[in-house]
Formats: sequence, C-alpha cells, structure tokens
Amino acid sequence: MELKKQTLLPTILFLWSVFSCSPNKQVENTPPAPEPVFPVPSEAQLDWHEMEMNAFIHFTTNTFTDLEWGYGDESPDIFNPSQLDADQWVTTLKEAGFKGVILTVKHHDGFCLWPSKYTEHSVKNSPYKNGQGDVVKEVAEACRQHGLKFGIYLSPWDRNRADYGQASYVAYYRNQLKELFSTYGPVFEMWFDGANGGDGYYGGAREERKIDRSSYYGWPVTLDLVRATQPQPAVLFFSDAGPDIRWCGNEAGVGGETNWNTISSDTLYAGKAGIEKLLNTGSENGAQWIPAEVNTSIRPGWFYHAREDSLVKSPEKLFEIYLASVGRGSSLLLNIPPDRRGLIHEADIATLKAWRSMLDEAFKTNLAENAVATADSYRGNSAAYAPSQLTDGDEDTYWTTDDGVKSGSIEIQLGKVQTVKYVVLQEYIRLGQRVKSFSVEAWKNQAWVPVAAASTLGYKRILKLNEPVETDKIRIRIKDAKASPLISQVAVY
Ligand code: FUL
Repeated sequence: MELKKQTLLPTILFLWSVFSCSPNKQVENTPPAPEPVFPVPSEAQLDWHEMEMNAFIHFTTNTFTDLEWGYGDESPDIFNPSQLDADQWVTTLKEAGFKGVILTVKHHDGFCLWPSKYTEHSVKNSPYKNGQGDVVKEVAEACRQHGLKFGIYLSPWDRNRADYGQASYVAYYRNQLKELFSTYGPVFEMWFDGANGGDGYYGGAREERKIDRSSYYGWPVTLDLVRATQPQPAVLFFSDAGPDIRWCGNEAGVGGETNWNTISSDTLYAGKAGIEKLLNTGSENGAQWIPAEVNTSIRPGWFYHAREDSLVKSPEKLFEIYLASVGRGSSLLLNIPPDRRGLIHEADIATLKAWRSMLDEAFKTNLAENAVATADSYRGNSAAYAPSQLTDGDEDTYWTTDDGVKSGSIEIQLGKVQTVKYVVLQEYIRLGQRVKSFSVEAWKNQAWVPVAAASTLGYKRILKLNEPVETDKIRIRIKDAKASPLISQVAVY
C-alpha cells in the first residue's frame, strides 16, 4: 500500500502540472464580455421578447349588443354563446404562431367572464351553461393544455359599478385582481387599459364621472398586491406607461421605425396627452427598459360584429403589420374576437391561415445558415466573439468588438448567387440595446450596392429590401452604437 502511494503521487503531480500549466490558449485569451449598457431587460422581459406574437381576445356582452364600449346597463341575460369552444380559439391561435393569449376578463361595461364572488354582474347570472360557465377558466385551461401563456385584461374603468370614482371601487378592483391571480394564474402579462372615466350607467346614476388618472387607482399598491399574489413567474404589467411593457402609441399596428426599448418612466403617466410619438420611438437614453407592444385588431373593431365579416384584414395586411411590429423589435398583440356562437369566425381563420403560410414561405430557408462570415474586427480576436457566431443559429452567442469600437462591417458569403428579399438581424439585448444606425449592402457587378438601412436594431429587425436582389455576398455596416455592438444573429431570406 505504502509503495503504491509513493509511486502514484509523483505521477499525479506530473499530470496535474502538465494540464494546469498548459491551459487552453483560447480560454486564457478570451476577453470578458463587454460591460452592460444599462438599462437591461429582466429575465421575464427577455422571455416576453422571445414570444414575439401574442393574441388578444375581446369578448363580452358587447359581442351580443354590437357595441364597442358597453354602457354598463347590459343584462347578463344577453350573454349566451351557444357553442363556445375555448379549445377552438387556442388551437386556431397556436397554429397561427401566437405564443400567448390575453383575454378581456372584464371590459369597460363591467361584465365579468368569470363568476367573481365580488359582483352579480357576471357569467354566473347569464344563460351561458345555466350560470355554471367560467370563460376565464376555460381559456386559461386551454392555454395550459396547448402550451400557450395566459394573460389578463381587467378594465380599470367600470361603467357598471355604482361606486366607480370612490375608494371602495379601487378596493373592488384589487379584490378582483387577487381573485383572478390566485384562481387562474400563472399570468404572464397583465394589461391595464388607458381608457378611463366618462359617461356610464354607474348602478343607475347614468351620469358622467371623471377620475384623476394619475392618482385614483393607486397603481403602486395594486401592482405590489398582484406581485405578492403571484411572486413567480414575474407578471409583466402593460399600460400606456409601463412599468414593464409600454403602449406603442397607436392601434394601427405600427411599431417605431426607430424603436428604443428604453424610455424614462418619469416622462410618462397613463393618460398624459401628446406622448404617442415618444411611446412609439422610446428614448435613446431612457432610464428604464420598457419595450413597446404593438396592439391592433384583425377587424376594424375590438369586438365581433357580423357587419365586419367582410372587413377582416387581409393576409397581406397582417404580413405588413408583422414587419412593422416584430420586424421592428416590438412584439405584436393581435386581437381576434370570437363571434356570438363563441367561436373564432371562419373569415378570421381563413386570413390567419393564409398569413401563416406567407410567413412560413417568406422565412423558410435561411440562406445564411452556417454561412462563412467575416468582419473588419472582433473582440480580442477571440473565437468567442468571432463573426462565425452570427450564422451559427445560436441566439446566445454574438459577434462584438473591442471596447470603444462602436462600428463594424460584417460580410456574409452566401456560397452562390441567390435571390435575397429580407435580412434579419438580432441584437444581444441581454447586455442592453446599443445599435443606433446600420445599413445593408449587396455585392452586385463588382461593387457594394446599398439595399436597406435602419436606425435601431433591438431584439429583432427584419429589413425588407427595396426590391429582391441577386447576390452572393451581403455586407452589414454597423455605423454607430452606444458602445460595442453585440449582434447575435444574421439571417438572409
Ligand atoms: C382601448 C379600449 O377602449 C378598447 O375598447 C380596446 O379594449 C383597446 C385594446 O384598448 O383603450
């Protein structure tokens, strides 16, 4: 035993010295990742960016009265979807490519799609399933079953409640949030609508009521209550002003051509007039990470109206909206309202299917997959930050430059002449949004020809070339950035 120990020990020491003294050169020379450019997204916001497309569902008594804003005096008797099928909703939406669903559990009219214990104005007093139905539960369960995330819209403005405008209404609203989050969660996104105050039924008063939007709801307390009810996974709060997701400033489906995920929350508050442009672009030096969500409807209205069956947006229009939302680094929240039967209408299904095919066709073959990529420089000449990271299909690795180098030029060899229509770039936003200006060129007749240009990049930027171009080489020039640009992916279609 003794002898064995003595012979083994030198061997072990020798081997240890060999391996520890000849470290992998690559590892030793790899410079650390660039310092973050603050603010940066939270983990929950990163997950949300990756979802890209969510569906909105507007459904309530309005579906049966043909209104957009119910007055609050609608009888629950009219809520009677004969064939409601949450599974049909969710499978239709999943096939179209949506990753989450946000349901209007209560719109401005105050009617609740779940049997809330705090009011009689709900499904429990409707003919739907003889008062035994619970639309929120059905949708939340269908989402879970089909792997979509579930979100809630609970209108702060309530035209049914007699006490709207008083402190007791705020308590009611908070009770409902607690009830919803503890019964139907987890909820990924909570949507706070900005429309507030005005005329309504208000328990029979039938009058106009105004509230001070900046103070009445006591939002900080409400948000803390929701966070305490659902500590994990973190809920993302959407409103005109965040705090986690901001409105994009219009309902037409148009994200900012310049689109910073950053904005300073003290420049915003719900209902403040004239900030649509700011919400659309965000601000380059914004103090918080509050990305824009592009919400729009597949129909002219948010609720189903038979008269709009012929006005469902075309697949081409939806494709354009996709490019102007997801393609500008935002996420798309597309509203698809079920009809009076409680089904997504055939006209909407047809357009969603055709749109999905257009998306699949346009982005079918990434001509840059594993393509040879070169750059004028890369960080520390280290393989960890080399241009090959751009075409490796891995969003978690990136090309970047040495500290202080805020521009760069990248070339992608396509191997042979190909027809290029779109160039898709992704920034590694985990360390902050940086790119301020970039352009794309194609190699044509022995020269670089400009084919597209943009300002911000963000989570994803899809550039549609002015016209399809025949080329075997694409050049991307990052012209300016807040600090070293970090690009995780380049795809060419
Ligand atoms: C608006 C509301 O007034 C509309 O009815 C709809 O819910 C839309 C998404 O937000 O502010």
